[in-house]
Amino acid sequence: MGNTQKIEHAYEMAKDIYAQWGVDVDEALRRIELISISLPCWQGDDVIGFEKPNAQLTRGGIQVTGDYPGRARTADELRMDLDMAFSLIPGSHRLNLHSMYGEGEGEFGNDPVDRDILEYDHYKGWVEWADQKNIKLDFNATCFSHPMAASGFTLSSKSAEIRTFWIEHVKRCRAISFQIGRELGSPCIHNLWIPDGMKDIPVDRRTPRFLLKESLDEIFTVEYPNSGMKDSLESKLFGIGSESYVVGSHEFYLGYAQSRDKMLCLDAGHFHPTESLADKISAILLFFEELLLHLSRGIRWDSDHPVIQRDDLQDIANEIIQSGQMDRIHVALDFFDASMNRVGAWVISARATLKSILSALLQPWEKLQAHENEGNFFARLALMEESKTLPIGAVWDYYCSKKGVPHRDLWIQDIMRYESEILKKRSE
Ligand code: RNT
Ligand code: ZN
Repeated sequence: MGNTQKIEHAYEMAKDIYAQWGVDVDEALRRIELISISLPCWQGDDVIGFEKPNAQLTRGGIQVTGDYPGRARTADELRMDLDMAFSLIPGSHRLNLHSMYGEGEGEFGNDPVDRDILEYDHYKGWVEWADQKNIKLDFNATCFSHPMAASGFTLSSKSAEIRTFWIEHVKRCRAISFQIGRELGSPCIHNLWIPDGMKDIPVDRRTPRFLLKESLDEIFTVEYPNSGMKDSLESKLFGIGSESYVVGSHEFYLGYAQSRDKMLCLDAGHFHPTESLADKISAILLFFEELLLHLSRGIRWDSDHPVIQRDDLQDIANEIIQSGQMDRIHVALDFFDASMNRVGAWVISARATLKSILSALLQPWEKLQAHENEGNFFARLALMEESKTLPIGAVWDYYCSKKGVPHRDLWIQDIMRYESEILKKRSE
């Protein structure tokens, strides 16, 4: 038997086993194709961007560790790395850009364009590339790594000058998002995360939150049709340098977004480790139209390790599928790891997310639901456990080969080749 035949044979056997559980595998494959994941551009260059030579990630509660060779130093290098990553991920997906990844004739580079005068043209190169590759784009204002963020406060600063600067920045980023979304024919999600907070115990917790609310209201005086862009707001529990107080906490944004009809962004690394993000989804979707997820992997103090198949991710995937609310949930990834091949980290994470979603699509939900309805919690748990050894691998391999991407571990060698031919040469 040839390789393709083996894959097809295993798939047919798997289909048979799933059918006995009442699961339609072909239908699962039809649905997995509709899942579009937004990849974080910032994984390719350690969250640095192209604003000026020797830019650094500073002042903002997030940190990248590692110095693995091959970091993308220009937009062209980053796009090349993304092309490589996307070629190893089945399906059509999105790219999440930060404003600091703009380009433009001599404007970014030696004579940097500051963030309060950014324009759509600085992102034209990205839009052209995305259009060509059939990739959709999402966008983020960058409210960190900037002298105006040095105090630890941006939109919630007590300084009117600082607030005005960041309000203008975010307004421009929303306008840019709108134009990107219109150009590519898919609403561009503009997500706002700000680092504002304090390392040690604050006296006044109220004023910065009040100021953030005012700044946001000012930003959102400009409205855009949903067909071009959608706004989302991302909370956090704590960060480096904001251990005692984060202005944009979960409660802050839950209240703000709900009352202003904005989308909420839940980052899987931004909650207490024993809190379940999966459990929040059904509650939030009763009161919000849509929801954005930043899938990530928290480990101790770090909320941003590359994503792997783990119970927390599987629980989220199960919730997205079982609830039938897939259309209202946007899936983005958020991590940055400079200690390993950066392109490989994108692929690991996107494939892990897709495998988790596929696994959710292959769960025997009807049988599980029946056991729950009968109050037979033993049978429910037993079936959940047994479903973990169903032949999902055969279905995944088939899906990959159907989509023309390497199945199983075959893509690892492609990454290694790319590393020796391209990435290693960058540091020479
Ligand atoms: C930070 C947030 C935010 C960032 C990106 C770079 O804790 O998760 O989403 O990771 O904007
Ligand atoms: Zn995030």
